[in-house]
Amino acid sequence: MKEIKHFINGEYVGSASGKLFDNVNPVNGQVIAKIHEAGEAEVDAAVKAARAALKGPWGKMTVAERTEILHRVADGITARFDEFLEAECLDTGKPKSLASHIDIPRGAANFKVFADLVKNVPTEAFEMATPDGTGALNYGVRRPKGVIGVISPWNLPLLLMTWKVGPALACGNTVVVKPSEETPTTTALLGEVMNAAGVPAGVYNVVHGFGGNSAGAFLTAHPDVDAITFTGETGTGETIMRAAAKGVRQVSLELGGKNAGIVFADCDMDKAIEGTLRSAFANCGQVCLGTERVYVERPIFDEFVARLKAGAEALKIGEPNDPSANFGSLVSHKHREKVLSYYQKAKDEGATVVTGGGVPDMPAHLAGGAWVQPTIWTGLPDDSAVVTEEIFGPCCHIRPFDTEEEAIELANSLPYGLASAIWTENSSRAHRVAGQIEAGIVWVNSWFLRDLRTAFGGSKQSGIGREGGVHSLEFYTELKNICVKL
Ligand code: NAD
Ligand code: 6OD
Repeated sequence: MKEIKHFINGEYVGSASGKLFDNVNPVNGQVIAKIHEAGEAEVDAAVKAARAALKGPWGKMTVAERTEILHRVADGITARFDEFLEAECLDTGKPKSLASHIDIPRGAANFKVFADLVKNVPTEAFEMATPDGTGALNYGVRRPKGVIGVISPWNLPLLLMTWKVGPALACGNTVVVKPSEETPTTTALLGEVMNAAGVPAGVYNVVHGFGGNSAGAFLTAHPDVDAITFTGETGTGETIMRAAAKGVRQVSLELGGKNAGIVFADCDMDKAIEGTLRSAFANCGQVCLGTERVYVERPIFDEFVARLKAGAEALKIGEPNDPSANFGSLVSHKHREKVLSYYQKAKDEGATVVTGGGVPDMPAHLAGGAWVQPTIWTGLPDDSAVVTEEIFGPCCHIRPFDTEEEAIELANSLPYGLASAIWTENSSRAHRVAGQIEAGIVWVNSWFLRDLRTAFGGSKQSGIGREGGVHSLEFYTELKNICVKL
């Protein structure tokens, strides 16, 4: 059986403890590999390798040399596109038709974009007067922050991990990555690409394992980690923030959401339906930016519900290699239990189940998979668990509204503030509403349209800090002012 090992100081190594856990293919429940679980010794070795690499050739390279290597990393991912695609889909159960357009190309792009950005990042300079008349010159220089602990989730494994590792390395840092225990394979495979691209040993390290009392907690508690960047659940973010407080380490947190879509009667209905279908059901609803609450202006409510139902029922459920499938399995049986518990809660709370609400019939060879139906509800009260808590599944609740003010109030009513999508053809209204939504990202007449130079992140309990463009560079560098008396 294939084993997935840690990648430390440029080499694949197993755990000294010999502890292994299962890597399960969620579409059929079969064990596809055994994963080594890191103990404190492996985490410490990875952090030590990362520290040493900062002082080695990586730390001495010019920006031009470093960024050329990162371009080679991106090219290396592209050259091994099919292997990355296969691995990502085996770990997650997502359709290849999706991962080949989003996950893998973004994995490569995340290195190129930040490599190019650091070559062009401006710094500040100020001339100042001094009492003796000679003056002084202040100028800023950016230095790498040091060893970065990267903790990533399972929903877009390569995309979200490289979204952190790309800028961290471009800025001259070294990293120790702890991928999700559910989806370790592409993070492990990237080690081979790093070596082939000429990334010095110790710059990119990977340790596998779980969160609490395992590799995740050991990494965040390690005193020689200078900063921690995390994407995952809000509750885990709180735990990681507490760990980072020891030693006053900086954190970047991209957390959960319960995002609202607002559909006005003056929308282009085709666009609103197509966009809401994607935002609720893409990646089997396992996208932090996904829309789980849909507010629709009353005059078009019935038509919208009927058309979204038809769209959801037209989704083709299937395994990753099925070219016609656009809806895969959930990532794991554990996650399916959580999603199905909300499907049950919706029924208990008196929802009208517009479509779905259960488990689809699958052919015998896929019967052991983590499948659920795309699901739409109406009729729930605003304070029900299904409407207020992040489910992270392929489901949404649709509720009518009567005024713009009411829609804004409903959208802002939860402690989350990650993303929102507004559907209207009235551009004044679009700007007016977008400005009042309490979220880090607002899309108008689109969803998940990404320009990697823009700020990405959540407000309220959806996160701390921004990633993307120069905002990533803010986190991954220390800005130092040098004041020279002339
Ligand atoms: P999770 O918080 O359970 O796990 C994320 C990572 O943290 C995993 O690698 C896990 O092993 C690790 N971890 C768990 N407990 C830890 C601990 N005590 N110490 C250190 N590490 C620990 O999240 P998940 O279930 O993998 O991902 C789904 C969640 O992620 C959803 O809430 C989703 O909204 C969120 N998410 C947010 C964004 C964003 O950009 N805001 C993007 C993707 C996913
Ligand atoms: O596109 C991105 O850069 C990004 N961070 C997407 C996050 C998706 C959440 O599931």
